[in-house]
Amino acid sequence: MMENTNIKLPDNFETYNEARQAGFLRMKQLKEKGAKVVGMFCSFVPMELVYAAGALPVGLCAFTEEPIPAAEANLPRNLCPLIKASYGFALTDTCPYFYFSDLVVGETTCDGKKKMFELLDEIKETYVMQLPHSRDDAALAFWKDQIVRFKEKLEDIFQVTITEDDIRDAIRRKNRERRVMLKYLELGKLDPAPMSGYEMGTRVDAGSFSFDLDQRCDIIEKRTAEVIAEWEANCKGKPSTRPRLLVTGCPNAGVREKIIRAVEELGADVVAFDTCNGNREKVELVDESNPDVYDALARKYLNINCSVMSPNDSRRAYIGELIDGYSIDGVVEIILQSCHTYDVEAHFIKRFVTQEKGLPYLNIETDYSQSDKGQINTRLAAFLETIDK
Ligand code: BJ8
Repeated sequence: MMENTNIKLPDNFETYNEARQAGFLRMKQLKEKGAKVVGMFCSFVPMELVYAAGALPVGLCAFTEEPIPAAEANLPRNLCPLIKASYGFALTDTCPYFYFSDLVVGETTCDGKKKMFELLDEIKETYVMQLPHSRDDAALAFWKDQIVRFKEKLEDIFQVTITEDDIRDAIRRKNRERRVMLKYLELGKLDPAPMSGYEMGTRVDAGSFSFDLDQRCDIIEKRTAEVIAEWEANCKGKPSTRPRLLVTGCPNAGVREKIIRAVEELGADVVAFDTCNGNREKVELVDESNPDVYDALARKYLNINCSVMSPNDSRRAYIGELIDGYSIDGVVEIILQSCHTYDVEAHFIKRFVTQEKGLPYLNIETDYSQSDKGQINTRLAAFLETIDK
């Protein structure tokens, strides 16, 4: 029988939107002190180079529906909500991080995004990294060259020289952040789950609004220690009967309330994320022993298990590791409407989860509106009924 007690949010918990808004003021103050800012949208952009240039990377607003109607004046309606929101925020001048960015960096991941960047460039200079979509030697050489060119672009725009030692130092700092975040995400392996997946994902996303990389690590390390101490004192040795879920697919920040929070309120625990705000970008470090820093960066970033890569078998292998390592009972895949790469790849994910791992799988296609909230709730409740726990 399913337990219904939801894990409480801590008193000082900030929602993603609260953290995003609190970051506006910090960003303004940093700009007044002369900070250089690079706005970005995607995990493939090597932040290490931005830090090495003495600039601050910031994730641009892309996760609410408000600016979408304005974006639809110039973009087709049947486009991914993340792309429409990214453009809409810029068009309506409602993303302060976009406003404060000295440079915006895009990447040729999916077709919709790469074409949207051409429109974005009319509002603010948008430098686009040409991402290859395979992982062979030719792709690696091409991507390494793109990384060097991005470094040169940063040197040019900020009038600085980026040395290999600067990059090495940034690699070490960013690797520390990956380790800290991964340790925090791995708390989901504990049974019972020590915190909600809603809190876990929100904190990872919200962390990007603290801007100071070391401070961000300190905050997450402190929270990790607190969670472990609470779990050992109150929960250890009392396994839960709540189904343990893995969430995979598209970025979920824009649908976190209506899917992740909702499924946890229905009696499950989201304990693992195969997403860009979960383990996906953090699981592989940049090789600090590689004497060629550009090669090290190229190899790490090309291995990110995003569905824009073809083939992308390594994503299935990693989902398998997550299922085993986090004792998963069911998988929920989130597809943002019109995201063709994740939508097509979902065929393989479903087959892998149901046939090779023998687990229930639910595919939810949605956008940022609230119109399907009731229907999603009904489907989540029915899905939980299929889990044998
Ligand atoms: S590394 S997941 S952040 S591309 S915008 S592909 S949802 S149709 S965001 Fe992503 Fe980088 Fe990959 Fe991660 Fe689909 Fe929408 Fe395209 Fe999207």
